[in-house]
Amino acid sequence: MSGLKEKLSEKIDAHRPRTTKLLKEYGDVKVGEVNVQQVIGGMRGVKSLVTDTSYLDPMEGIRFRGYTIPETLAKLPKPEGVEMPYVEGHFYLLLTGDIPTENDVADVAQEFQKRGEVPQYVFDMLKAMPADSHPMAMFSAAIVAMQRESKFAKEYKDGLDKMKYWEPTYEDAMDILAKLPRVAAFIYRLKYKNDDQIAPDPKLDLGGNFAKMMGVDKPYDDVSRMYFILHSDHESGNVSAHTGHLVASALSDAYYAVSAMINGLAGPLHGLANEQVLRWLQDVKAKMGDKTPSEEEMKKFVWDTLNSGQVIPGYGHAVLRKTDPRYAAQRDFCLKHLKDDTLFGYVDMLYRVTPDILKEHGKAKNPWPNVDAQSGVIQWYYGVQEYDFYTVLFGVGRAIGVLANIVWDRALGYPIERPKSITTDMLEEIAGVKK
Ligand code: CMX
Repeated sequence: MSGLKEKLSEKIDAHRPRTTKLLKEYGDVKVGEVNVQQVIGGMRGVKSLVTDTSYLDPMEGIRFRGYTIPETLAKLPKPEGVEMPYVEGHFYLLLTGDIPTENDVADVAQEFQKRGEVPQYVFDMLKAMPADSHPMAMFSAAIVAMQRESKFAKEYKDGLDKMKYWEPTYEDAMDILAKLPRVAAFIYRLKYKNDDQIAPDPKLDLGGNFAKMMGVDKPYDDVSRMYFILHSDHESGNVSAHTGHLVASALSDAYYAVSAMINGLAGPLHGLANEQVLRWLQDVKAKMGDKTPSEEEMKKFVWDTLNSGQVIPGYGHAVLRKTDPRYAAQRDFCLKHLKDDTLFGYVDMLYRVTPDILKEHGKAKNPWPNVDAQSGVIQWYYGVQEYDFYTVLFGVGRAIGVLANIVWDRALGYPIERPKSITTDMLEEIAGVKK
C-alpha cells in the first residue's frame, strides 16, 4: 500500500465515528433555515453540504484544510529552485489534512508516474472529434471514455462491502489525476500545434511534466503548479464541485463524476469566465488599435458591456464579498514576472475602474474580481494564447479537489443526494401569497 493510502486509511478510521455520532445523536439539530429567496435563487447560502478539504469565508476567501493561500504556498514542499510547490503535495494535503514531507511527495509523484499512461483509444477518439470541438467537450469526452478503466465500477459489480467503497475510489482518483495533465496537453497540441505531441518525462513532477508536454519553457512549470493548486478546491457548493459530488452520490464512479464536473465548469458563469475575460480584453485591444485605453475609455467599455445586458466576466461571486485571494495570488505573480505587459496593464486598469462601476450599476452583490479575471493574462504572456483552452487548465486543477472529496464521500458513506422540490403553487401557499 502506498504511504498516502495508508495515511488516508488511518484518517478515515479516525473520522468515521465523528460522522456517525453527529447522525445518531444530533441528527435533529437545526443547522439553518431556508427562505423563499434561497429556494428560487439557486440555494445561495443554504448550508447543506459537508466538505473538509476546504472552506470559503466570504471576507477571507479560501482555506485549504485550514491554510490560507499564502500559508499553503509557503508550507508545501517545492521542487528545487522554483517558487511554487508540488501539486502532488497539495493533493496529499487536501486528502489527508496534513502537510506532506518531501518523502510523502516523492511517493505520490511515483504513484502518478506509474499510472500516467493514457490508453491509445482516448487519443484516437479525440482525433476523430470535429476539429472545431470545444476543448472542454474534448476533455470531458476523454475522461468519460476512460470509464471502462474504473476499478470502483469493476469491484462494485463483483460485490463490494460499503466500508471498502473508498479504496477503489481512491485508486480511480489516483489514476485519473495521473492521466489528466497528459490528456489536457494532448488536446492542446492536437488542436493548436498540428498534433505535434511531446512525450512526458518520467523524472519530472506533475507541473514540470505538464509544461514539457505543452511545449512551453520555464517558468511555465511554475505557472502550472500555481494554476492547479489555486483552482483545486473552493469548498463544495460551486457548480463543478457540487456536480462531481452529486453524480458520485449515485455511486457513479469517479470517471463519470469528473467528466460531469468538467461539463459544469464549462459554463460562462463558472470556469469558462477565464476564456471570456481574455475574449473581452482582446476585443478592447482590437477596438483601441495600438493605443492603451485611458481610464475613462476603459470605464466606457465596462459600461457598454453592462448596458448591453451582459456580465463583466471575472467579476462577482456567489459567496465571496471581497477580492478573491486567488486573484490576489496571481496578481502578485504578475507584478513579479510580467509587470510591464500590456495586457496585464489592461487587467490592472480594470481592477481600478470596475468595482466602482459595478457598485454604481447596483446589481452585483460582489463588485470585486474573482479567480478568472487574472488567470488568462498569465497564460497569454507565456505563449498559450488559444484562450478557449483556458478552462481545461481550470479543470485539471479542479479535479484535484473534486476527487479528494469523492474519496471522502465514499469513506464516510454519504448517501445519494436528493433534495426536495416543490411547485410554485406550494411556494405561494407557504409564503401566504394573496391571490
Ligand atoms: N457583471 C454584471 N452583472 C453582474 C455581475 C457581473 N460581473 N455579477 C453579478 N451580476 C448581476 C447578476 O447577473 C444578477 O443580475 P440579475 O439580478 O439581473 O439576475 C445580479 O448581479 C445579482 O447577482 P449576484 O447575487 O451578485 O451574483 P450570483 O451569485 O447570482 O452570481 C456570478 C455569481 C459569479 C455567476 C456572477 O457574479 C457573474 O455572472 N459574474 C461574471 C461571470 C464570472 O466571472 N464567473 C466566474 C465566477 C468564478 C468561477 O466560478 O470561476
